[in-house]
Amino acid sequence: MSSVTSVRHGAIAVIQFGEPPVNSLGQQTRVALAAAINAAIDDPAVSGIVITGHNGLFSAGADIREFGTPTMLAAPNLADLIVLVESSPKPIVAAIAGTCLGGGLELSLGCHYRVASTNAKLGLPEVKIGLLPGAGGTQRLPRLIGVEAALNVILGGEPVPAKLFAQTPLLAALVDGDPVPAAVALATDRSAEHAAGKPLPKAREFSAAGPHVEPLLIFARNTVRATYAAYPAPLKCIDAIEAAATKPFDEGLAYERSLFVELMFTPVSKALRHAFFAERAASKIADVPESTPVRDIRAAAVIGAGTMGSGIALTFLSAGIPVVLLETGADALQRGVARIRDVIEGQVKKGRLTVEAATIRGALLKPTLDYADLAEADIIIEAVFEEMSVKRQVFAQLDKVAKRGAILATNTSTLDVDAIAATTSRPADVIGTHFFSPANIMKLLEVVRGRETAKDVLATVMKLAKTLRKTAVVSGVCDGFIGNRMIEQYIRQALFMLDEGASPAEVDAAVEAFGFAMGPFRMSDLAGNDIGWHIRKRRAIERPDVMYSAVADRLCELGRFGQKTGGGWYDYKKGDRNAYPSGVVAELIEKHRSSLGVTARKIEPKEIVDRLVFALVNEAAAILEEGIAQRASDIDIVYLTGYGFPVYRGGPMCYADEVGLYTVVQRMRELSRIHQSDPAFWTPSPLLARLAATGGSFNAAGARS
Ligand code: T1G
Repeated sequence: MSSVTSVRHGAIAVIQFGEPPVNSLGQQTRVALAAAINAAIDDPAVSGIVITGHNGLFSAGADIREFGTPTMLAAPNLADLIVLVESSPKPIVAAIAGTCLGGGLELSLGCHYRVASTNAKLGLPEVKIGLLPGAGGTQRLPRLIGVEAALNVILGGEPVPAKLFAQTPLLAALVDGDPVPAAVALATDRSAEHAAGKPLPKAREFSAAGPHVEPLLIFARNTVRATYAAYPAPLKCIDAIEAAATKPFDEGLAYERSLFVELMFTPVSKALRHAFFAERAASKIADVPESTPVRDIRAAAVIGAGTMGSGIALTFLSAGIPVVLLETGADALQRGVARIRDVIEGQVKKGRLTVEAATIRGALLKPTLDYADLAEADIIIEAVFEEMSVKRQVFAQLDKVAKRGAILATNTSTLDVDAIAATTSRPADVIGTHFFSPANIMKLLEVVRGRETAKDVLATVMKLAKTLRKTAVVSGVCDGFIGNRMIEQYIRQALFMLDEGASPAEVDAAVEAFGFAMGPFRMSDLAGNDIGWHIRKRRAIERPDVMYSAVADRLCELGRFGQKTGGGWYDYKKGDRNAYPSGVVAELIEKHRSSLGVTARKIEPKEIVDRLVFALVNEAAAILEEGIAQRASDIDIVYLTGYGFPVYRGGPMCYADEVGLYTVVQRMRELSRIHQSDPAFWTPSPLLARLAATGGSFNAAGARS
């Protein structure tokens, strides 16, 4: 709830505004703030004004939820408010503590002076949501700190410690602790001067021009073009900053405004704003309130010291949580410990970790071959071979040794968590924690909620995910949960296209041009082609009705599992991670096509992308309707953080909404005619068909209805 208070400190009016949790400058706050400022200006007993935020921070900026709605422009909009401040006849001082970002910083730049606490961080993160500072930031900041520093702040989008501005006109003083008293003192001092006629300092009256500006802008444009080709905002930021150095202030302000509005409606900005809120929404669970008590996690244990187990152990060590790492064999345990040690030493070599911190981190690891050593763990994560019989055996053992109240987590990537839980006498303590390889790097964590998983266990693991710096998404129990269930359809289509005429390199190139970090065949070579082979063998028994191209099985029968065997869909050279098209594979695919009696055809990149992406979307619609995912944006987060989907497209569901679900369904109908291998697959999932028929979208509220 928005609140604005005005308290007199002598002749100074201290106006404090707030809108929990981050003092975003929504319309209610803007109206109340304008009223308080006008009242202070009109009050003859007031000689100066201080503006500051509630709750120990200044402001996170404009309310992003208002964007694209009339509320955002409702008077007073942020630009109006800043003009009111800047044109005040009485000095206005911004007292900045904590976070001061975006429109919050722009509001402070409209003030005549700024006082910041040493812990304050100032920034203009708009570029990270596909925008530029749209309330004067691109015009005032370069005038106060120079074009070069302004380029860094605006293009970087990161919060900057206030002390870095101490020697610039942006900051009048840097103080320890609460900045308000110093701001009141400054306002008092300056009000006398200005009452005597001394003009008030206004950022708009400084100059950003200079001989070095042009080369700086050329360098900035070249850098941005090379790095952010898919993102329109960075170049527009530079255009706006150039205006600050070359145009009169009001012209520059109008230019900035036009660029801001243009960016606001780009699909990239809509996607980035969607991703911002989607990541935060994913941590919320409809029937598990944020007040749910959580269990203490002071010690962890990991079973299995392979690639996944050692990566998971590293994640806990990085969070300062002691880990008991258990293996069944000394050699395997030793290899796991060595893998962990190498990663930690690598971080020291790269300067990311001090020797002392590395020593402390290493000391938190306790390797063991004895299950009894797991007795004190608050959470035990199993990362053994992806075979149900093996998992069941481990959980039966855990049930005997784990202390009461310990959380028992499985890192399975596809298996039935309920079946695993049923192996124990405590199914309420069992949960899925599906990490993605490499577990110490990938942000995504699928938290698989079993039928009997207790709410406090779920709440505890969601909180733990934040401690581990993971983005957790809750999934229900199904084969493959959210991400892998969808990727299975994606891979199926990719393999069918090899049968029909495409090469691995053509498929990969098409989706990488769409924006994926890595195409399906390079990704499979990285993860290991034997993983998919193992799943297809299981699938052939469990779901013989599901059609597959056998081309991947032919590849695996040659032992071509990918990078780890020196060859997969591509050839690899020792010490070189580049993927080289393989003559062996081309021949294998050709032979396979002949065995099918298929005449190869050219498959255009658009068909490749549509078949792969809409395969994801169609399966995702089923996942959403079945309640496996809580919301469409959760599915987007899974793909943005775990599968290299381009963030500037917002995720598969956001992208489908942008294309339009009617268009998606029409395209699927075309694909079903082109694509001979599984036309039934292209039947739209019921939810997708319903939304397409009614003009709905996945990410609109209640998309599961
Ligand atoms: N608008 C609306 N809601 C916001 C918000 C914002 N600017 N910032 C945060 N929230 C919500 C967030 O969704 C979450 O909601 C809650 O606040 C806590 O956020 C005109 C155009 C400030 C560093 O881009 O970087 O000004 O999930 O979990 O980890 O030029 O929030 O609780 O319902 O992130 O402590 C520019 C974005 C806006 C800053 C705090 N500003 N925010 O991090 O909390 S555009 C930004 C952040 C603008 C002007 C332009 C972070 C934070 P819920 P949180 P946190």
